[in-house]
Amino acid sequence: MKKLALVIAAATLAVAGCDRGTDKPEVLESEVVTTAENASADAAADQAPAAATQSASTGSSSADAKAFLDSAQERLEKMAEEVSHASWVASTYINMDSQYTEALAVERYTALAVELAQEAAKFDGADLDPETRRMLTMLKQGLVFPAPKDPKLTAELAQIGSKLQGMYGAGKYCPDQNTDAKAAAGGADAEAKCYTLTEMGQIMANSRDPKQLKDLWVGWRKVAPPMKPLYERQVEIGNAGAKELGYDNLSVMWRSKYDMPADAFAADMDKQWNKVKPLYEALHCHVRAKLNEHYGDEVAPATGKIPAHLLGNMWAQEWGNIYDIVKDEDMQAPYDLTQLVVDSGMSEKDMVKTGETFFTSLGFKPLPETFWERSQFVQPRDRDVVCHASAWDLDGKDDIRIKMCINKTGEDLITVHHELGHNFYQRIYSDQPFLYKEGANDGFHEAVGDTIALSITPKYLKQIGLMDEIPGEDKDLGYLMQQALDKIAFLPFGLMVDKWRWQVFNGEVQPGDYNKAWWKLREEYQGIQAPVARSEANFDPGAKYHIPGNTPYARYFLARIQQFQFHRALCEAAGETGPLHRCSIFKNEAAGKKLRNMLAMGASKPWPDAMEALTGQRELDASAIVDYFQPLMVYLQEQNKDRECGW
Ligand code: X8Z
Ligand code: ZN
Repeated sequence: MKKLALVIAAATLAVAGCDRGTDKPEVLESEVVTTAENASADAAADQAPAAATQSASTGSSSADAKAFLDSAQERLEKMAEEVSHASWVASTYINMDSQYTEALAVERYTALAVELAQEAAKFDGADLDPETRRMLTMLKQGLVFPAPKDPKLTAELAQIGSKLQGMYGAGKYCPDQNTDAKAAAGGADAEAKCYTLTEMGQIMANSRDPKQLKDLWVGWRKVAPPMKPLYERQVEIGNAGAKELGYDNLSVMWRSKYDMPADAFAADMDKQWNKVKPLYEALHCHVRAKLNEHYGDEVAPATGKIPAHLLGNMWAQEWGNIYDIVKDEDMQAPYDLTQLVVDSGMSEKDMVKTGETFFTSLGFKPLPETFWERSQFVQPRDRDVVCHASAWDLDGKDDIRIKMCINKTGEDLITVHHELGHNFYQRIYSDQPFLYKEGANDGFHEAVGDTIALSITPKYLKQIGLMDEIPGEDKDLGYLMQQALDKIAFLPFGLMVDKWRWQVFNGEVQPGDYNKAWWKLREEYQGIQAPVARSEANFDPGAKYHIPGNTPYARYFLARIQQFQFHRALCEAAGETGPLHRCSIFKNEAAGKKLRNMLAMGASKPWPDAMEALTGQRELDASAIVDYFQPLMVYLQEQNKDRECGW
């Protein structure tokens, strides 16, 4: 059990991200040691725990520290399991009672984790072996949202977390509360209709009616203003908790979990971003021009920022759904994954089976029977659930599950692989001690399933019978465009979400400026803008799952960079010599072994060690993603040559 699944908001534990469930509550994620080059040292010592500085001179011995760690892990593991079950119920049956139960469990877990983190700090000055030191550091950094030691605040934080998660999960948009919107969303039929987020996501993906798109864009965001006071309070309590643990604030704490000092981590993110930015700018320029051709100047101006409702996604974070608008007449994609899924007649469960088969082809153990009995694949009709996809590890052993509201689309087939990546990671590191039952860093956790999904190439689709022939190279550009609309378009979003949160946590942005600061980053990094005027009466960050869900977001940016490094290394291990976008590692023993060995390390070593085990490199390296898209970059530069790019 480690990590529970919870992402529980606030309190936090939860496991790894959307890998709720298991992995430890987010609570623990690690920190640790050293710098990316070499582990050791108290790395982040300059910015991390200054607090609780008891001292070595208390005479604490290495044996004491080890005994303390054994007992701490046992206690946390047990309680994490309780939280996981409470949290599963709260996410799959949203109601007052499940939130009450979850909050209580989270409150207890948080109190224990804070107590243990503070005890761990007593060993700060002790002379310990690197392994013991690493575990203590991870123990101190386990919680995502630590509470201060005050029991009242611990309870309040836990309640806020459950409430926010429930508000997001149960959120709907009912156009009939607003006549204009009702008409836009479908006239008389819309009268009694309320839209779930899943339904709105489908419309955002497929509708080309700008009025309807704008209406849903605005409508969904009505879920968020009531969250704002709760969020403010959550930040206040979480910051107090982080301070008690020796961090200046939550921003420093969140950035201290990457085996390097907090500021070095932020600088590395910027460095990688600068390497991929030319690709993003070229894509932005081309997409803007195509939207302008399709919608005209009124709706989609040829210059400046792109209106955020036109990009095929509620948050404009991935743009693959508007491939039809972006492609040239003669550009053909080798396949339409949604069409293949629909034509194959597969059920939602079959989609998951397809994903499982990929992993087992690489030598992973099949999923346990309980996975199939306990997972949620389809949105229930009779109750509110948190539909945002997540993968859970409830007991740190075999009770792994996914929770999704699957649509039969290519997008969701990819998400199934993403979630299964979490589950297979959780399962393969389940023999590690509790504190190491995590990803090498949280980006690794997010990258596993995506790495596998990069192998969903025509060659693979033919192998599993979804396609008859592997299309010729003339279709490669269309394939790369489809991929870029998801993978490249996402990068600035992946970066800005936590840039916003870091500013909120460190006080640079005050509650009176939350929304303004959000849009400043959206505009600067993504080059998009809100389709209607926004103000502080809005709380647009709250309309994105990971804000009320308190799931750190930098991990997704990391994962986008890492997955291409992983894919490159695995294709090489598989002996593939062609272009990376044509490579699939399906059924490849050598690639499977390499991947499994790295994943089995869990968080037992600093992440550069895990990176090296798989790729031979010890650093994040955006050259893999840049190389993958090189042919597309050449095309985009040609297309953009007479255009004025930028915003
Ligand atoms: O939240 C997720 C996963 C679960 S960890 C579905 N993702 C981010 C998002 O949806 O915003 C995957 C991509 C980014
Ligand atoms: Zn994930």
